Amino acid sequence: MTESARKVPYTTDNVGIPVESDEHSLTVSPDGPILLHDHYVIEKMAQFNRERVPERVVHAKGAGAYGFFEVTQDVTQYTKAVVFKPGTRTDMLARFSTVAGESGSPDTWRDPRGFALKFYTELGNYDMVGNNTPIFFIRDPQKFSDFIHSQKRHPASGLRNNDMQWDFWTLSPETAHQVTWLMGDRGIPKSYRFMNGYSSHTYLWVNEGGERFWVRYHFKTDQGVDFFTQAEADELAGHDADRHRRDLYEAIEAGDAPSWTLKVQVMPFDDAPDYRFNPFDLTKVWPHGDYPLIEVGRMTLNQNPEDYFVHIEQAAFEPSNLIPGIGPSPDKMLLGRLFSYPDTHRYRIGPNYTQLPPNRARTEIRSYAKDGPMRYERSNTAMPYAPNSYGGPAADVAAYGKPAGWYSAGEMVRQAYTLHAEDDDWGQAGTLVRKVLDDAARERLVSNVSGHLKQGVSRPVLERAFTYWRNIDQDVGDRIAKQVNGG
Ligand code: HDE
Repeated sequence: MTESARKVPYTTDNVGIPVESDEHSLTVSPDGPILLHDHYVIEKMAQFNRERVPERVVHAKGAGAYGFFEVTQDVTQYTKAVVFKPGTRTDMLARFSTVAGESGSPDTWRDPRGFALKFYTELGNYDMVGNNTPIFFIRDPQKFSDFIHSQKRHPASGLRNNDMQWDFWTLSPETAHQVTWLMGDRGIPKSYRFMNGYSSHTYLWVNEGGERFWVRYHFKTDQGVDFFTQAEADELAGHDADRHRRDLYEAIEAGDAPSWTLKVQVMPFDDAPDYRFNPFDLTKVWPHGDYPLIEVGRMTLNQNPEDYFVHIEQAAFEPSNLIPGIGPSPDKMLLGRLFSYPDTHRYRIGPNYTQLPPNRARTEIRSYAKDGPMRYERSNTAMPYAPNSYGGPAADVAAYGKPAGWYSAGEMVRQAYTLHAEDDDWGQAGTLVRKVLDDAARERLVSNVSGHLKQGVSRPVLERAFTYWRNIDQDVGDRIAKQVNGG
């Protein structure tokens, strides 16, 4: 049959050679041994054995899509970042995720959700790797692996274990605000489309004149915030484990592109030392009364990946991808993360992960990095060393240099923030319970926590959990204790 008469194109092996059969191995006779020189069968089996890369150690289960970010308001008085220049439209990639579950785990388990964004700007990739919560459980990267171990599986049983979770939380009072948030309605979003995203951390913005500001990002969902109750989520986990991945994919396929409006809180650089609590502490929110939201622009996700593995599983987000006009703050967690993400990508995907489709910049790369496994793009440098006298490239700090940092001096110490009047652990969690939640939401919080505590939490940890909740709010703590003790 000629190629034009065939309905489908012919199969090739991995280097384009037409294969002889899709279904039958080469054997001596129909019931004879398989021949080793059936290269294509060997290639198929060997390739299959290598199909997986390690799943992300956290945020393993997710979904993602491409889209664009459009600037709607002028914030050039605060930052010179090209992505936020009026009139700019920047292509982007977003990935949303649960945190503790494995790559096949149900989407509706109670957990914070990742909110990772990559903007392909003309000055390289800018990544904003946030969560759907404006805060986090801990404030020192030293504790991150311990925290995650307590949320993952028990070493002996291989089971998720509420005792470990509450043991860690109650011994780490800085978790109170995030745990209160997690146990409330926002701990199970209706889908990725119905949740906000936050930088959580404070970042530094620098304008064209070199003036510095501290900022926090809020991506407000234009679909509205919505959630599932514990009962609804439990039911869905059983029969539609991929609910949130499906929801995002199907909405975009149907042309119903979800969008989020970016707003920022801006703090003048010199407010930080005397603010009532440490503004770099990501267990705390900045009250909007102190720093109101300022609109910046809108992100829209309108294109599904054509191959999930290539574009989403291999997507590599890194908080260290900061373009001129945006810098880190002294938040210790953020500083820890600047190391951690590129490190995990080199291990998980390979040292040349930045050349893969979701991660490659849309600008010309002129880096002196060289060689390594799977490298397929040249470096675009005249010579493989800097400085060189054959045409560079050469760093242009004056035009494109990273923003200025901040001053720091003093003895070397290992301690939490203590300098500000309201650097406590319970205050904002209590405000959330008393001032933000209404009666019905408070009741759901009490029921969610009690339900969780009733599943395998041992007595000494349980007593500490009651104290923990009474520290947040006496009444809520009493109600939780009563429900758990069956009173
Ligand atoms: Fe992450 N985190 N994280 N994290 N994180 C990862 O990177 C880490 C933290 C967040 O869709 C890992 O590529 C440390 C806060 C998202 O691909 C890893 C610390 C926030 C994603 C890692 C934190 C996040 C990750 C695992 C404490 C919200 C998924 C695989 C200092 C502001 C990104 C990977 C995606 C993923 C480390 C804390 C958000 C291991 C050390 C706080 C959204 O590198």
